[in-house]
Amino acid sequence: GPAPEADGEARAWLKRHEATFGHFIAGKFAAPASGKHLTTIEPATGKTLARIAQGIAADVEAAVGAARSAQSSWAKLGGHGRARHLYALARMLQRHARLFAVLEAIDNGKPIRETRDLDVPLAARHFLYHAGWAQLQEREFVDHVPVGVVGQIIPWNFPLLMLAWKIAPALATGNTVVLKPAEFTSLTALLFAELAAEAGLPPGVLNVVTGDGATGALLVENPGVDKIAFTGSTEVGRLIRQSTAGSGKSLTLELGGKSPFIVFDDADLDGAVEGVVDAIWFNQGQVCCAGSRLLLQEGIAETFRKRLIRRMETLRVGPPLDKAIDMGAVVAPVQLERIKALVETGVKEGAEKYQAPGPIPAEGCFYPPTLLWNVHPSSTVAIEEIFGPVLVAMTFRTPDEAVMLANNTRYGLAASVWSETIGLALDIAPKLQAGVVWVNATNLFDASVGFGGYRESGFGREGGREGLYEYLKPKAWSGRKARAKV
Ligand code: TXE
Repeated sequence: GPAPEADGEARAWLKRHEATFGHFIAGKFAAPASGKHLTTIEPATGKTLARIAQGIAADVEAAVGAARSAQSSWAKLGGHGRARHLYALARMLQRHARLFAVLEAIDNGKPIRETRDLDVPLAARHFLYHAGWAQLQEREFVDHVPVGVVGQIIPWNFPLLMLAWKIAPALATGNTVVLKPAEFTSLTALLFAELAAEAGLPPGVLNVVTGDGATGALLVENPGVDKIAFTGSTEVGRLIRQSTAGSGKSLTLELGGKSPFIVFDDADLDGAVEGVVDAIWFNQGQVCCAGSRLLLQEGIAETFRKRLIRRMETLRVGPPLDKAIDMGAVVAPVQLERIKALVETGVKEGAEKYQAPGPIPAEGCFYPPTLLWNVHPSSTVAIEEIFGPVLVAMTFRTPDEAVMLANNTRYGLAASVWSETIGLALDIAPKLQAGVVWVNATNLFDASVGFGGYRESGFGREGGREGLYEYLKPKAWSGRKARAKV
């Protein structure tokens, strides 16, 4: 197969920083007020990768202060001025695409093919798209003002891409940002902040405070923050909603999912099998909108199972920098243990387990592509988000039953429907309780389409015109002409 991607540039960047990072505040690295660091590991090897700062209240205050000082001049810069910066950020990502792709693969464990072809280019595209909106701002959002200083907390499954989803719309509309990346995967955010400053982004417009959930909570509670945007677990989302209640902060939440992948008897089965591979084994299944519940119409269930298992036999699990692999490592030992425990529960509750037979590396956080067959709709694995490469399968008889099963969840992020009968797809799609429904497709995203959930998957949209309104406050105003002085 092809040679593994060379990691020299990423290792050199780490070495330049002695693999020890402060926060990024007001345009430069700042030593943590506590003097304390957290260790992050390389999931594919289990080895220590870097030390990131553990943010405490003083760090959060410094970052919020820097964002506050920068906000009015950033807003006054106007749409065209901000667009120039957003275009520069996109170009910066493109120029350093390889460094970002390799660093992300090392830090997160995901395949280089994905970071190279998806995470990095989609992040760049997000800045380009929002640069366009910034240029239209004075005309399109006349009666709106920026929210102000925004606290943004992101997860570890798409560290760089979630950074782009969060900061591009916030900056485009005249806000300044304090970003708290996930403790497992903070490196691409720190690299981004460093290179953004070099590319001329004014100090204080983007600040990065690292640390664990406690640091996130401090950001949520900081009175200088006007809005919180969060992507992560439903449990933490609930805590954040409670602690911001009555505070005057605005809030958007993008939370978990257990998205149905529905295959009807008349579907293109080979297409649907490929769809499943993308839906649940892309990014090791650590995708909020992963098609993690496979609902099969009875007539094709057995045929589909056989074809799916044959396809699983060809999936390769291996080191992230190997360009020939389909799946890398999951993000951390704690996630690996969580996945293992849930699969065991699934089997105890009656599911038949099938795992891809290919070899997996002995060291590191690797887990094989897994299918749980004959899962009862009331069993734990049919209800809980596994957030790993584990698909649970169930069958249904009628379209009504498919809709009932699909909606039998507390979540509502995405759904995927497979049928060659347009009338059937058009009948089913509107009945599914989900922020996005894909027909004969899965995991389709576009910067111009708002993404977000129903029910316990959260609220608010990211992307599109609607995503911009999440960072703007409507402002009605009127007045009389001043009386001429006599
Ligand atoms: O998420 P957390 P975890 C789901 C998925 C996964 C599970 C646990 O099922 O297995 O959550 O993952 C910060 N106040 N998703 O524990 O804790 C935290 O530091 C403020 C789905 O890693 O929600 C990180 O930056 N912030 C999901 C971010 O929240 C807090 C993506 C997300 O971490 C905080 C990730 C607090 N009290 C996990 N506690 C998706 N929807 O894509 C933690 N954080």
